[in-house]
Amino acid sequence: MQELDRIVADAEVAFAACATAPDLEQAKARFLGKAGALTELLKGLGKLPPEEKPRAGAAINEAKTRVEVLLAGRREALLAAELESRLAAESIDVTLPGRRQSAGGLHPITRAQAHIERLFASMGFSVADGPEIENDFYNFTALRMFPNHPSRSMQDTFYIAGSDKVLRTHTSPVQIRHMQSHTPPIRVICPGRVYRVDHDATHSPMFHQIEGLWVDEGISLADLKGTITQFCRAFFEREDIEIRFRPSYFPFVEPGVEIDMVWERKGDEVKFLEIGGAGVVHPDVLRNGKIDPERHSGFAFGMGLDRLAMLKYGVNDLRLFFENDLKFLRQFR
Ligand code: 2NL
Repeated sequence: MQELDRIVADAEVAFAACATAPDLEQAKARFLGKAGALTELLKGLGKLPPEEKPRAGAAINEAKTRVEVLLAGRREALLAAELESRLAAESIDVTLPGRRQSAGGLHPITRAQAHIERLFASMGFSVADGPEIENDFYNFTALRMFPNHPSRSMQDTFYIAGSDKVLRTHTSPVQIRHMQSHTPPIRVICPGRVYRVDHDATHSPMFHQIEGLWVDEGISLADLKGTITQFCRAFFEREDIEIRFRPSYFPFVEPGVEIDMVWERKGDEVKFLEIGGAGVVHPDVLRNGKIDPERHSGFAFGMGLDRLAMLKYGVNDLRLFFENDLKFLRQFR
Protein backbone atom coordinates (compact mmCIF):
# COMPACT_ATOMS: atom_id res chain seq x y z
CA MET A 1 0.00 0.00 0.00
CA GLN A 2 3.04 2.25 -0.42
CA GLU A 3 1.55 3.21 -3.75
CA LEU A 4 -1.47 4.75 -2.00
CA ASP A 5 0.76 6.83 0.32
CA ARG A 6 2.66 8.04 -2.74
CA ILE A 7 -0.56 9.08 -4.50
CA VAL A 8 -1.71 11.02 -1.44
CA ALA A 9 1.70 12.73 -1.18
CA ASP A 10 1.61 13.57 -4.92
CA ALA A 11 -1.88 15.05 -4.50
CA GLU A 12 -0.71 17.24 -1.63
CA VAL A 13 2.21 18.59 -3.71
CA ALA A 14 -0.01 19.10 -6.77
CA PHE A 15 -2.71 20.93 -4.79
CA ALA A 16 -0.17 23.17 -3.08
CA ALA A 17 1.21 24.16 -6.51
CA CYS A 18 -2.21 25.43 -7.64
CA ALA A 19 -2.49 29.22 -7.42
CA THR A 20 -6.12 29.55 -8.56
CA ALA A 21 -9.45 27.75 -8.12
CA PRO A 22 -9.62 26.56 -11.80
CA ASP A 23 -6.06 25.17 -11.51
CA LEU A 24 -7.15 23.25 -8.41
CA GLU A 25 -10.15 21.70 -10.21
CA GLN A 26 -7.78 20.53 -12.99
CA ALA A 27 -5.44 18.95 -10.45
CA LYS A 28 -8.37 17.26 -8.70
CA ALA A 29 -9.24 15.42 -11.94
CA ARG A 30 -5.79 13.78 -11.98
CA PHE A 31 -6.57 11.96 -8.69
CA LEU A 32 -10.34 11.74 -8.24
CA GLY A 33 -11.62 12.18 -11.83
CA LYS A 34 -12.94 9.41 -14.12
CA ALA A 35 -9.40 8.55 -15.26
CA GLY A 36 -7.78 9.66 -11.97
CA ALA A 37 -5.14 7.58 -10.19
CA LEU A 38 -7.42 6.45 -7.33
CA THR A 39 -10.34 5.73 -9.67
CA GLU A 40 -8.09 3.50 -11.77
CA LEU A 41 -7.08 1.54 -8.65
CA LEU A 42 -10.73 1.03 -7.66
CA LYS A 43 -11.48 -0.25 -11.17
CA GLY A 44 -8.58 -2.75 -10.76
CA LEU A 45 -10.11 -4.30 -7.60
CA GLY A 46 -12.00 -6.86 -9.70
CA LYS A 47 -8.80 -8.55 -10.76
CA LEU A 48 -7.67 -9.23 -7.17
CA PRO A 49 -8.29 -12.55 -5.42
CA PRO A 50 -11.61 -12.40 -3.45
CA GLU A 51 -9.96 -12.54 0.02
CA GLU A 52 -7.83 -9.43 -0.71
CA LYS A 53 -10.66 -7.32 -2.09
CA PRO A 54 -12.15 -5.98 1.23
CA ARG A 55 -8.81 -4.79 2.67
CA ALA A 56 -7.57 -3.30 -0.63
CA GLY A 57 -10.94 -1.60 -1.19
CA ALA A 58 -10.96 -0.11 2.31
CA ALA A 59 -7.37 1.14 1.89
CA ILE A 60 -8.15 2.81 -1.44
CA ASN A 61 -11.26 4.48 -0.01
CA GLU A 62 -9.28 5.71 2.97
CA ALA A 63 -6.68 7.25 0.62
CA LYS A 64 -9.52 8.81 -1.37
CA THR A 65 -10.88 10.46 1.79
CA ARG A 66 -7.43 11.84 2.63
CA VAL A 67 -7.13 13.35 -0.88
CA GLU A 68 -10.60 14.87 -0.52
CA VAL A 69 -9.63 16.43 2.83
CA LEU A 70 -6.45 17.88 1.26
CA LEU A 71 -8.50 19.25 -1.64
CA ALA A 72 -11.05 20.94 0.66
CA GLY A 73 -8.25 22.47 2.73
CA ARG A 74 -6.54 23.90 -0.33
CA ARG A 75 -9.85 25.25 -1.70
CA GLU A 76 -10.43 27.14 1.51
CA ALA A 77 -6.90 28.53 1.55
CA LEU A 78 -7.24 29.80 -2.04
CA LEU A 79 -10.61 31.48 -1.28
CA ALA A 80 -9.16 33.15 1.80
CA ALA A 81 -6.15 34.41 -0.19
CA GLU A 82 -8.39 35.79 -2.91
CA LEU A 83 -10.55 37.63 -0.37
CA GLU A 84 -7.40 38.98 1.27
CA SER A 85 -6.04 40.43 -1.96
CA ARG A 86 -9.42 41.94 -2.91
CA LEU A 87 -9.68 43.62 0.48
CA ALA A 88 -6.20 45.06 -0.01
CA ALA A 89 -6.90 46.26 -3.56
CA GLU A 90 -10.33 47.72 -2.87
CA SER A 91 -9.56 49.38 0.40
CA ILE A 92 -10.77 52.97 0.89
CA ASP A 93 -8.52 55.73 2.15
CA VAL A 94 -10.86 57.36 4.65
CA THR A 95 -8.36 60.18 5.23
CA LEU A 96 -8.82 61.62 1.69
CA PRO A 97 -10.80 64.90 1.54
CA GLY A 98 -14.40 64.58 0.27
CA ARG A 99 -15.55 65.70 -3.19
CA ARG A 100 -17.29 69.03 -2.82
CA GLN A 101 -20.80 69.38 -4.27
CA SER A 102 -20.80 72.66 -6.20
CA ALA A 103 -23.86 74.85 -5.77
CA GLY A 104 -25.87 75.65 -8.92
CA GLY A 105 -27.42 79.01 -9.70
CA LEU A 106 -29.89 80.69 -12.01
CA HIS A 107 -28.77 81.88 -15.45
CA PRO A 108 -28.63 85.72 -15.64
CA ILE A 109 -31.36 85.73 -18.34
CA THR A 110 -33.57 83.59 -16.10
CA ARG A 111 -32.92 85.95 -13.19
CA ALA A 112 -33.70 89.04 -15.24
CA GLN A 113 -36.91 87.38 -16.53
CA ALA A 114 -38.04 86.46 -13.01
CA HIS A 115 -37.34 90.02 -11.84
CA ILE A 116 -39.33 91.52 -14.74
CA GLU A 117 -42.24 89.12 -14.15
CA ARG A 118 -42.31 90.17 -10.49
CA LEU A 119 -42.36 93.88 -11.34
CA PHE A 120 -45.19 93.54 -13.88
CA ALA A 121 -47.12 91.29 -11.51
CA SER A 122 -47.06 94.18 -9.02
CA MET A 123 -48.82 96.27 -11.71
CA GLY A 124 -51.51 93.62 -12.19
CA PHE A 125 -50.06 91.70 -15.17
CA SER A 126 -50.18 87.93 -15.37
CA VAL A 127 -47.63 85.81 -17.28
CA ALA A 128 -48.57 83.70 -20.33
CA ASP A 129 -46.57 81.35 -22.50
CA GLY A 130 -47.19 79.35 -25.64
CA PRO A 131 -45.55 77.15 -28.28
CA GLU A 132 -42.10 78.00 -29.68
CA ILE A 133 -43.01 76.13 -32.88
CA GLU A 134 -45.83 78.27 -34.22
CA ASN A 135 -47.95 78.22 -37.34
CA ASP A 136 -48.02 80.87 -40.02
CA PHE A 137 -51.33 82.35 -38.86
CA TYR A 138 -50.37 83.10 -35.25
CA ASN A 139 -46.81 84.20 -36.00
CA PHE A 140 -47.53 86.38 -39.08
CA THR A 141 -51.02 86.63 -40.53
CA ALA A 142 -52.87 87.47 -37.30
CA LEU A 143 -50.34 90.29 -36.80
CA ARG A 144 -51.00 91.80 -40.25
CA MET A 145 -47.69 90.57 -41.62
CA PHE A 146 -49.02 89.71 -45.05
CA PRO A 147 -47.46 87.16 -47.43
CA ASN A 148 -45.08 89.70 -48.98
CA HIS A 149 -43.72 90.98 -45.66
CA PRO A 150 -39.87 90.95 -45.75
CA SER A 151 -39.43 89.29 -42.33
CA ARG A 152 -41.32 86.25 -43.66
CA SER A 153 -38.46 85.47 -46.07
CA MET A 154 -36.36 82.33 -45.77
CA GLN A 155 -33.37 84.58 -44.98
CA ASP A 156 -35.02 85.91 -41.82
CA THR A 157 -37.16 83.10 -40.40
CA PHE A 158 -36.57 79.42 -39.60
CA TYR A 159 -39.20 77.37 -41.41
CA ILE A 160 -39.97 73.71 -40.84
CA ALA A 161 -39.80 72.20 -44.31
CA GLY A 162 -43.02 70.90 -45.85
CA SER A 163 -45.32 72.47 -43.25
CA ASP A 164 -46.73 75.86 -42.28
CA LYS A 165 -44.70 75.69 -39.04
CA VAL A 166 -42.09 78.29 -38.09
CA LEU A 167 -39.90 78.88 -35.06
CA ARG A 168 -41.72 81.89 -33.60
CA THR A 169 -39.95 85.15 -34.45
CA HIS A 170 -41.52 87.04 -31.53
CA THR A 171 -43.77 86.23 -28.57
CA SER A 172 -46.72 88.14 -30.08
CA PRO A 173 -48.48 84.85 -31.08
CA VAL A 174 -48.80 84.09 -27.36
CA GLN A 175 -50.75 87.32 -26.98
CA ILE A 176 -53.04 86.53 -29.95
CA ARG A 177 -53.81 83.16 -28.33
CA HIS A 178 -54.33 84.86 -24.96
CA MET A 179 -56.79 87.38 -26.42
CA GLN A 180 -58.73 84.55 -28.10
CA SER A 181 -59.16 82.69 -24.82
CA HIS A 182 -59.75 85.66 -22.47
CA THR A 183 -62.03 88.68 -22.33
CA PRO A 184 -60.94 92.21 -21.36
CA PRO A 185 -59.66 93.55 -19.11
CA ILE A 186 -56.47 91.79 -20.25
CA ARG A 187 -53.12 92.53 -18.70
CA VAL A 188 -50.47 90.01 -19.62
CA ILE A 189 -46.75 89.70 -20.30
CA CYS A 190 -45.20 87.03 -22.51
CA PRO A 191 -41.51 86.32 -21.98
CA GLY A 192 -39.71 83.58 -23.88
CA ARG A 193 -37.32 82.30 -26.52
CA VAL A 194 -37.66 83.54 -30.09
CA TYR A 195 -35.74 82.66 -33.27
CA ARG A 196 -34.42 84.60 -36.25
CA VAL A 197 -31.77 83.85 -38.90
CA ASP A 198 -29.11 86.19 -37.56
CA HIS A 199 -25.73 85.65 -35.93
CA ASP A 200 -23.05 88.21 -34.94
CA ALA A 201 -21.77 90.08 -31.86
CA THR A 202 -25.15 91.59 -31.09
CA HIS A 203 -27.49 88.95 -32.60
CA SER A 204 -28.03 85.30 -31.72
CA PRO A 205 -30.28 82.95 -33.74
CA MET A 206 -32.11 82.28 -30.47
CA PHE A 207 -32.78 85.19 -28.16
CA HIS A 208 -35.37 86.30 -25.60
CA GLN A 209 -38.19 88.72 -25.88
CA ILE A 210 -40.68 90.03 -23.43
CA GLU A 211 -43.91 91.42 -24.77
CA GLY A 212 -46.76 92.99 -22.88
CA LEU A 213 -50.40 93.68 -23.65
CA TRP A 214 -53.06 95.71 -21.85
CA VAL A 215 -56.56 95.74 -23.33
CA ASP A 216 -59.54 97.38 -21.69
CA GLU A 217 -61.98 100.25 -22.33
CA GLY A 218 -60.14 103.51 -23.00
CA ILE A 219 -56.52 102.30 -22.84
CA SER A 220 -54.10 104.69 -24.55
CA LEU A 221 -50.41 105.52 -25.06
CA ALA A 222 -50.56 107.51 -21.81
CA ASP A 223 -51.09 104.23 -19.92
CA LEU A 224 -48.19 102.72 -21.87
CA LYS A 225 -45.91 105.59 -20.88
CA GLY A 226 -46.77 105.26 -17.19
CA THR A 227 -46.37 101.49 -17.23
CA ILE A 228 -42.99 101.49 -18.99
CA THR A 229 -41.65 104.37 -16.87
CA GLN A 230 -42.55 102.55 -13.65
CA PHE A 231 -41.04 99.35 -14.97
CA CYS A 232 -37.72 100.97 -16.00
CA ARG A 233 -37.32 102.79 -12.69
CA ALA A 234 -37.93 99.63 -10.69
CA PHE A 235 -35.85 97.30 -12.90
CA PHE A 236 -32.77 99.57 -13.08
CA GLU A 237 -33.32 100.86 -9.54
CA ARG A 238 -33.07 104.49 -10.67
CA GLU A 239 -35.82 107.00 -9.93
CA ASP A 240 -34.39 109.55 -12.40
CA ILE A 241 -35.22 107.45 -15.47
CA GLU A 242 -37.57 109.06 -18.02
CA ILE A 243 -38.74 107.58 -21.30
CA ARG A 244 -39.64 109.09 -24.66
CA PHE A 245 -41.53 107.75 -27.66
CA ARG A 246 -40.32 108.18 -31.24
CA PRO A 247 -42.77 107.50 -34.07
CA SER A 248 -42.13 104.19 -35.77
CA TYR A 249 -43.90 101.51 -37.77
CA PHE A 250 -44.92 97.95 -36.85
CA PRO A 251 -47.73 96.34 -38.86
CA PHE A 252 -49.55 95.19 -35.70
CA VAL A 253 -49.95 98.63 -34.07
CA GLU A 254 -51.24 102.05 -35.06
CA PRO A 255 -49.68 104.34 -34.09
CA GLY A 256 -46.34 102.65 -33.41
CA VAL A 257 -43.39 103.98 -31.40
CA GLU A 258 -39.83 103.15 -30.41
CA ILE A 259 -39.21 103.47 -26.68
CA ASP A 260 -36.07 105.29 -25.56
CA MET A 261 -34.91 105.51 -21.97
CA VAL A 262 -32.76 108.27 -20.43
CA TRP A 263 -29.51 106.53 -19.55
CA GLU A 264 -27.04 109.36 -18.85
CA ARG A 265 -27.23 113.09 -18.20
CA LYS A 266 -24.10 115.22 -18.68
CA GLY A 267 -25.03 118.85 -18.02
CA ASP A 268 -27.56 119.72 -20.72
CA GLU A 269 -26.74 116.61 -22.71
CA VAL A 270 -29.01 113.58 -22.36
CA LYS A 271 -28.05 110.14 -23.61
CA PHE A 272 -30.99 107.93 -24.61
CA LEU A 273 -30.97 104.15 -25.12
CA GLU A 274 -33.54 102.31 -27.20
CA ILE A 275 -35.17 99.55 -25.14
CA GLY A 276 -38.02 98.35 -27.36
CA GLY A 277 -41.03 99.11 -29.48
CA ALA A 278 -44.71 99.55 -28.76
CA GLY A 279 -47.97 101.01 -29.97
CA VAL A 280 -51.74 100.96 -29.87
CA VAL A 281 -52.92 97.51 -30.98
CA HIS A 282 -54.27 97.64 -34.56
CA PRO A 283 -58.08 97.07 -34.74
CA ASP A 284 -57.63 94.11 -37.11
CA VAL A 285 -55.22 92.47 -34.64
CA LEU A 286 -57.81 92.90 -31.86
CA ARG A 287 -60.39 91.27 -34.15
CA ASN A 288 -58.02 88.34 -34.79
CA GLY A 289 -57.93 88.00 -31.01
CA LYS A 290 -61.77 87.94 -30.94
CA ILE A 291 -61.92 91.38 -29.29
CA ASP A 292 -64.29 94.14 -30.48
CA PRO A 293 -62.21 97.22 -31.37
CA GLU A 294 -65.33 99.42 -31.19
CA ARG A 295 -65.50 98.76 -27.49
CA HIS A 296 -61.95 97.94 -26.40
CA SER A 297 -58.52 99.35 -27.09
CA GLY A 298 -55.08 98.49 -25.84
CA PHE A 299 -51.37 98.94 -26.07
CA ALA A 300 -48.67 96.37 -26.68
CA PHE A 301 -44.91 96.56 -26.32
CA GLY A 302 -41.93 94.36 -27.03
CA MET A 303 -38.48 94.47 -25.45
CA GLY A 304 -35.32 92.41 -25.86
CA LEU A 305 -34.84 90.53 -22.61
CA ASP A 306 -31.17 89.78 -23.34
CA ARG A 307 -30.51 93.46 -23.95
CA LEU A 308 -32.25 94.46 -20.72
CA ALA A 309 -30.08 91.91 -18.87
CA MET A 310 -26.91 93.25 -20.59
CA LEU A 311 -27.76 96.81 -19.47
CA LYS A 312 -28.65 95.78 -15.93
CA TYR A 313 -25.58 93.60 -15.34
CA GLY A 314 -23.09 95.57 -17.51
CA VAL A 315 -22.41 92.78 -20.03
CA ASN A 316 -21.05 94.02 -23.36
CA ASP A 317 -21.29 90.92 -25.58
CA LEU A 318 -24.59 89.08 -26.08
CA ARG A 319 -22.81 85.82 -26.95
CA LEU A 320 -21.44 85.51 -23.39
CA PHE A 321 -24.96 84.57 -22.25
CA PHE A 322 -25.09 81.53 -24.51
CA GLU A 323 -21.55 80.07 -24.25
CA ASN A 324 -22.13 78.30 -20.91
CA ASP A 325 -18.76 79.42 -19.57
CA LEU A 326 -18.99 78.87 -15.80
CA LYS A 327 -16.41 81.61 -15.10
CA PHE A 328 -18.90 84.05 -16.62
CA LEU A 329 -22.10 82.53 -15.24
CA ARG A 330 -20.82 82.19 -11.64
CA GLN A 331 -20.66 85.97 -11.34
CA PHE A 332 -24.47 86.12 -11.30
CA ARG A 333 -25.19 83.56 -8.60
C1 2NL B 1 -39.58 95.45 -30.59
C2 2NL B 1 -40.97 95.77 -30.99
C3 2NL B 1 -43.24 95.31 -30.50
C4 2NL B 1 -45.50 94.62 -30.23
C5 2NL B 1 -44.15 94.36 -30.14
C6 2NL B 1 -47.67 93.47 -30.23
C7 2NL B 1 -48.30 92.27 -29.95
C8 2NL B 1 -49.63 92.15 -30.28
C9 2NL B 1 -50.30 93.15 -30.86
C10 2NL B 1 -49.62 94.31 -31.10
CL1 2NL B 1 -50.40 90.68 -29.98
N1 2NL B 1 -48.33 94.47 -30.80
N2 2NL B 1 -46.36 93.59 -29.90
C11 2NL B 1 -45.91 95.87 -30.65
C12 2NL B 1 -44.98 96.84 -30.99
C13 2NL B 1 -43.63 96.57 -30.93
O1 2NL B 1 -41.91 94.96 -30.37
O2 2NL B 1 -38.69 96.14 -30.94
N3 2NL B 1 -39.40 94.39 -29.82
C14 2NL B 1 -38.12 93.98 -29.35
